[in-house]
Amino acid sequence: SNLRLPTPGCYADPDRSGLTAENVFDGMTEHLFYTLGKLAPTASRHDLYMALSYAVRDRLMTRYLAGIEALSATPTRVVAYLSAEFLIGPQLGNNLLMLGIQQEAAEALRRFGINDINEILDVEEEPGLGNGGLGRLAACFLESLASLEIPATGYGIRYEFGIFDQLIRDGWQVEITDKWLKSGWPWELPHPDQACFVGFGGHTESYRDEHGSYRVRWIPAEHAIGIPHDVPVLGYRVNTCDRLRLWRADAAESFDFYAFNSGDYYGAVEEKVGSETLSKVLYPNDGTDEGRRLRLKQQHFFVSCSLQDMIRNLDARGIPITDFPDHWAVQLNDTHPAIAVAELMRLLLDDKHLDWEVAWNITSRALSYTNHTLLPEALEKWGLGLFGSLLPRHLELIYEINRRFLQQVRLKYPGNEQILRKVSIIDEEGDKAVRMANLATVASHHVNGVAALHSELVKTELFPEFAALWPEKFTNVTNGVTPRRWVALANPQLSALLNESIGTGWINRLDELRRLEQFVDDSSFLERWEATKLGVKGQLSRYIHRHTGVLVDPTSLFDVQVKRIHEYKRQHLNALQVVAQYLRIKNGQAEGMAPRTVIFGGKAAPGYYMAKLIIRFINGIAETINADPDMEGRLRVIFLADYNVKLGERVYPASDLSEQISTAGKEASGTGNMKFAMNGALTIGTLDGANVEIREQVGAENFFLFGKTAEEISALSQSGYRPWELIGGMPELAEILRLVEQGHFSNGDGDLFRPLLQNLTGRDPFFVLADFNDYLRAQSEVDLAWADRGRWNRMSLLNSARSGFFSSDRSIRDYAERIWKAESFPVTITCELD
Ligand code: GL9
Repeated sequence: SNLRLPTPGCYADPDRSGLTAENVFDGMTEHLFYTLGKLAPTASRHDLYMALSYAVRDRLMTRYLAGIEALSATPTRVVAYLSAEFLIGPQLGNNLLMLGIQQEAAEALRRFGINDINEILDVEEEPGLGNGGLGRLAACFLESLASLEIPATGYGIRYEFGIFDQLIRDGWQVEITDKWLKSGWPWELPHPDQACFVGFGGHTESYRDEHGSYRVRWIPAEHAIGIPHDVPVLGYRVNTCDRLRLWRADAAESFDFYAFNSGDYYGAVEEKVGSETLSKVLYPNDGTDEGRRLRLKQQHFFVSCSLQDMIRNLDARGIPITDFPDHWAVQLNDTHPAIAVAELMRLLLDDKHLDWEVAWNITSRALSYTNHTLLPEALEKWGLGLFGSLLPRHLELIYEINRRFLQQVRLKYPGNEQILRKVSIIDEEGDKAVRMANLATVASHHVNGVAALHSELVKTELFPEFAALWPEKFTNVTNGVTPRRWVALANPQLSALLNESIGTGWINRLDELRRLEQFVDDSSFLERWEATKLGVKGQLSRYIHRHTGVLVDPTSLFDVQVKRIHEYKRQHLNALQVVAQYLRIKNGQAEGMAPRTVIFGGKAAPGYYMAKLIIRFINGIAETINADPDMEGRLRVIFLADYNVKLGERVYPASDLSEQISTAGKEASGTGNMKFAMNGALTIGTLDGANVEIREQVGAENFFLFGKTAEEISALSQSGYRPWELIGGMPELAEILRLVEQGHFSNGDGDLFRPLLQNLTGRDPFFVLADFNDYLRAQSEVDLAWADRGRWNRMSLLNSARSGFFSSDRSIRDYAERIWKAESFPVTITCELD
């Protein structure tokens, strides 16, 4: 479509001729003076960051406004991606890339005396509005939607405090509140004129409407106001600009927010909040369902605002409400927004006065749901008491949805009470509760898992009864990540090599990386490949030295595990493997071993004791090893504090080996695994999540596989797993455990890691011991491959070359075609300059 916009300045012309260094410099000068009240000679780096950001923001505003116009003009469906988390990362560098003005910005900064643009990009505080993979996936998806020119809005919460900042003190994790807004964040546009009201508590009453029909209305006891803050989401070198719409609850009172280092992070926060400012803080739990009242309020708050916003859009355009599903495809990112099922029904029944069948038809044609985890402790449930007191009308509606649904099930399985118990939206066993995954599944037209194996397990393990009822509802969309941020932006060195050798098409058609295969036997190209990686590793080495004081050798094998700390991800398996390496070196058995720098990074949920102890364990091992002269030139262990998107951008490009070692069947997909592969790291991993597909794509010979399969794990678990019986037959492991027990990695304190040892030798819930020997075997294969550098480089190149499938563009095309029925809507812009 061609949109005509009256704008004061237009930078959206096809050749972007207005976007010169001169023009960026002029924009910065104006903003320094008028917006920031600063003179160039006294401007700090932060001032320059702000000035450049505002100048860039101005230059994307034509596209942003065209995007808003497009939301009202598009004849096709708009995607509404509902997510409690969006881990978008720093914006300035990305927007420069999207607009194609990195060089121009660098040149403008030189005129301010800044010779390295990274000095300015590093100033940006990233909005940590997510915990990990799930939130980062939402950010990659929005970017791909925009790059594929599909109209979309991401709806979420503008947390005042995002995921905590992590410090390491005496080897322990310490949590510090994340004050990401403290110096101002130039990438959001508040729209108080589009505020929404959301109710909580109170009661319902019935009445007869003007036609004499029976109706219900909800009289809430209290209200919150949601104010949308829009973050523009540019597509790559297109005019499409989608929108991330984050709702801020208006604060009634402010409060003193201190740093914590207690397991009860949320309890402390909630108490301090007092007035319960809804958008104050992100819940920092990864997976586990905390069941807190404030969390349910947050979910209902942002979902209600978002649905009201969608309906308001249709009303404003004069579109009948019954056409809602033709205009909005609403994706539920896990069950966090699943209250949308009841809230949309409420809006349609109580506000729009539709009949039940009509309302249900609309709801179930509009919604689809993505499941992101099988871990039982992560499946959200809300006690009926809490739910009913906060959302009495929604509870009534859920009962009615459930009654009608169970009626259907009874017809299909007469007399089968067991099936009814399993599929019921209300958990009747023990403390009665609303099962959000069941609610989402009943109402959605599609339910998808996030990798092939995971989607299979959703059907066979999690929801076999639902899958039997509605086989066509269940499907897979394998996750993906955006190659713009994770290669083009994060790895400019590799990007330059790619651009020179295979052209720039890979950036938005990642399959073109296949062209690299022509160089697989070209030794001079492979040497450049290796040299490029080495250069990036040098940069990470300098970062490590600055932040930890440890000198690492960039020519050593960079062996990396970065992700949330969780027992199922098995950082402790990796740590034990490091001790095995240490012992072999100590015992003079180091022959053939690659000199390694083993790098860990990740946050533990503040209340997750075992995960925090694993961090302490890694740091204990690091301290002992890094101080031992025998390890010099052979082994270094690094724990990088405060792993986040920004740090990820440094780490993935500098990695040789990607540790993807979760217990098979536990990691739904993983997405870091994809970022590593794109950047040429080889994977050592189990057959879990998307690892399975990565191995298929890159070839089994270019992947270090180990460990039991999901099926074997499940069988072992059924037959009774007794880890303590394994130790007798595992002398190397026994030696490792003995050292730990003697306090070798804790200054002689034998008690410190006892709970971890007891966990491993007792229940070992994630089968660390069962996979240990095979993991060591695979690590020896790694050593062998590293010793033949030509072979390693070839494998590395093939990993990159065959990673095209893992672009989030492919995931989004898949969702758009099969689930959303959404099409691209390319925008051309004509500016009317007067
Ligand atoms: C997760 C899964 O655990 C990951 O395997 C998956 O890649 C992502 C995205 O689909 O979703 N589910 C989940 O709850 N988290 C995931 O990472 N947790 C966090 O985001 C912290």
